[in-house]
Amino acid sequence: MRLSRYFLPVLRETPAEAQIASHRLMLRAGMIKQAGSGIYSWLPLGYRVLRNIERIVHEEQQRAGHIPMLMPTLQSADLWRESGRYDAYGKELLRIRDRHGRDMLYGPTNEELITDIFRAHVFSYKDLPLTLYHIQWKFRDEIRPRFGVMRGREFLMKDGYNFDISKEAALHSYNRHLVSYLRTYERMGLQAIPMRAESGPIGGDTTHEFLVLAETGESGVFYDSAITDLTFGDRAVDYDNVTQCKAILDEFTSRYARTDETHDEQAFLQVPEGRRRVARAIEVGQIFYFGTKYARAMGATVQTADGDNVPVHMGSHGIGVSRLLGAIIEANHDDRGIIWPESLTPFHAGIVNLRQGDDETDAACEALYAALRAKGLDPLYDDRGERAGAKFATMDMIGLPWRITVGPRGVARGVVELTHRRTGKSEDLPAPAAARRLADLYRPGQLNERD
Ligand code: P5A
Repeated sequence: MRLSRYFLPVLRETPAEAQIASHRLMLRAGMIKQAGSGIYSWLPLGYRVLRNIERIVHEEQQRAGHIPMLMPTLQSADLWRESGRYDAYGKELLRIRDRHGRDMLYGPTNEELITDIFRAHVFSYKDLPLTLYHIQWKFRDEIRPRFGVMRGREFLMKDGYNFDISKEAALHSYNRHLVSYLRTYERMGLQAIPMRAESGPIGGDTTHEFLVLAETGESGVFYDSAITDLTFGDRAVDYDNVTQCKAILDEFTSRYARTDETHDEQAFLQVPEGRRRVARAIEVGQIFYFGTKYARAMGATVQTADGDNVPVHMGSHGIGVSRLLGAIIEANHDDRGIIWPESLTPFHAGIVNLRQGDDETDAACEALYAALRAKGLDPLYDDRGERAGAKFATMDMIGLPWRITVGPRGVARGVVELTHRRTGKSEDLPAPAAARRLADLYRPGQLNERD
């Protein structure tokens, strides 16, 4: 992409309404624009990152055997009357009436809708286990939308729903989700710690939230610092293997880690004093097992091998896809701007032309731009007639992990400068070597899958 032809409306001034770094930077880098309270348009740069997050979520869901689909944003109120949540959900539920006077709602979550699909089509244990998921916009009329996409009213969620014949089978689905989430967040460069939480309006008593430590987080947390030494890494997981998923769950959940809602001071005092931590964190996901709550209310039953009809056991599992952008920026920025992890960056590298209009420098930039694209990379070429300082400031703010600077002096020596955003380290090397280095460094799955 050539910056002169792109739509990147960066702001010079720090917007007064933004209280935290991620909100400030998303506005300044031209990633989002507020459309209403807690409602945002995703401008091209923000949309690219959002799609990269979705791509990782899809890959990890499907690796775990979960099946993608798409449900609508608008739902019928009657389904929610069946489950009893139409009244119970309170003012966060946005109620809508259509021209025929029918009550509808903008879905804040989809347990009812998926149970309705299930009961219409699945009748036998032979069709279980089954996990369906989608990535779709939700609406919750939050009393205090704030921090940009972090607590929006309209927000993007991955929500998945498992159906199992027994509690035991459903708990394996729960563990499988927990494991797949660990891997998902780690691929985004985040440490998201599973913590014992409360289930709220979703229901059930088996639930974990995934929390990313951040001073600006809205959740208070208490944990044993030994947890932060755990990494998921590259381990091979067989998601059907009950024992393996349980062992990983135990490894990541056996230490003390709770949100303030479930905190137990006596139990916390059992943690060695030097490892006790009280901190703030951002909730980026939550998983639930709620048994037959919806199945009973809505009549979703399946026949067992013995011929009995039993309500199906269910759980649901959510990832805050749009909130993740905020969480990732909170965890990855400095005073100059965002620093994207390579797995999510909107462009693989930026090219800065130090002397736009100089024939040789322009030609070197064009050749480099073509070479990167030929390798499946997606560079952002700053070909505007701006000063070098302004170009560097923009590149630093939008946070591309790598910058290649091309100027007349380097061109005369046959080199370009490759700079790493996170460390600030620079190296001079011939343009083809820089292109090769970047192509080697990005994993094949991160290449050429963007626009
Ligand atoms: C699980 C999936 C549920 O709704 N039903 C379907 C269950 N869980 S949840 O915890 O309430 O939401 C899942 C994740 O969505 C994000 N989230 C939000 N993101 C931005 N703005 C909001 N107002 C908002 N509310 C919830 C969180 O990351 C949460 O973990």
